Amino acid sequence: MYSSSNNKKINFAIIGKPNSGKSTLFNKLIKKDISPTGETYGLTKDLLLENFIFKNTEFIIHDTPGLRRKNKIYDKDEESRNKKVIKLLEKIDAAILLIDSTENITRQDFKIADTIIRRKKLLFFIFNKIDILDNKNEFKRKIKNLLNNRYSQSKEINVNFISALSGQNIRDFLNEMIRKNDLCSLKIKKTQLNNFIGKISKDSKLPKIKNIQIKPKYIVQIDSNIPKFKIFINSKKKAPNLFIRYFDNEFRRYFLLEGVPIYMKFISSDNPYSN
Ligand SMILES: Nc1nc2c(ncn2[C@@H]2O[C@H](COP(=O)(O)OP(=O)(O)OP(=O)(O)O)[C@@H](O)[C@H]2O)c(=O)[nH]1
Ligand SMILES: [Mg+2]
Repeated sequence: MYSSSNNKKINFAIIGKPNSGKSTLFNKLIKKDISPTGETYGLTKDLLLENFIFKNTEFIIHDTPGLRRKNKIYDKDEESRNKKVIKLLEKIDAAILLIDSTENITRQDFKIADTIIRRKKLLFFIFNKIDILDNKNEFKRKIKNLLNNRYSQSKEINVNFISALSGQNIRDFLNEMIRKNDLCSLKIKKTQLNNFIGKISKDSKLPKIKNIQIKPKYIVQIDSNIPKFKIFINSKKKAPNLFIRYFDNEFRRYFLLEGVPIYMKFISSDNPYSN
């Protein structure tokens, strides 16, 4: 269905709260003990950069200092470290938000995630330290429910469970990263896009405005480094969020684009009755 150029380089950062295991994962992936690890909070003080190759793909990896809530930051150094991490988000293709599975996922984690989503980067929620969980399956179920609620089906994000210490699930996760990164450069054929529009215009579950069915009339893909589309709708009004949400989810399901950043611009028409 797709033709995509082969992207053989992935630049990504591991970010998250102190002690979640970022440096442990960094060392594991590069197979060297470069970044200091340990129980002490805030061990990593600066950005670190390394490379490794996996399945013919060159990965550029950044270890970062742990991020804490603003009201827990007492010194200027930590504040400037945080700024560096946020700035790094502009340069990367993908971000791993690393979470300690033995701790609760916090508002701070969600705030970081939202920043990454806004910047249209591939986002992986990675739950670490699963080696010390008692009931892994129940934990996974709980997390998936939580994220489905928060992200309305979790279509923009990817979720994995690993142990940075033992290496459990790390290869699977790297494979998924390659697959999702490839999808970022896909070009969808016009006929495929038209087929989708044909199908969804007949979908009675498409949200309405004041009982009037909004319909997408046509869609075009714009040349871009991540999938980008313009969708023209049969309404003078701005596309409502409910409609955008539904369209986005259906689009991702149809083209198997779950967990991939997508730009969608909905364009209202001046004359909704013309075709
Ligand atoms: N059981 C278990 N412990 C882990 C795992 N990953 C990391 N740890 C431990 O968690 C502690 C913190 O790990 P670090 O890698 O230093 O954490 P960090 O996120 O880099 O921390 P900061 O640099 O302070 O932000 C260390 O004692 C690690 O051994 C894991 O998968 N399982
Ligand atoms: Mg560290």
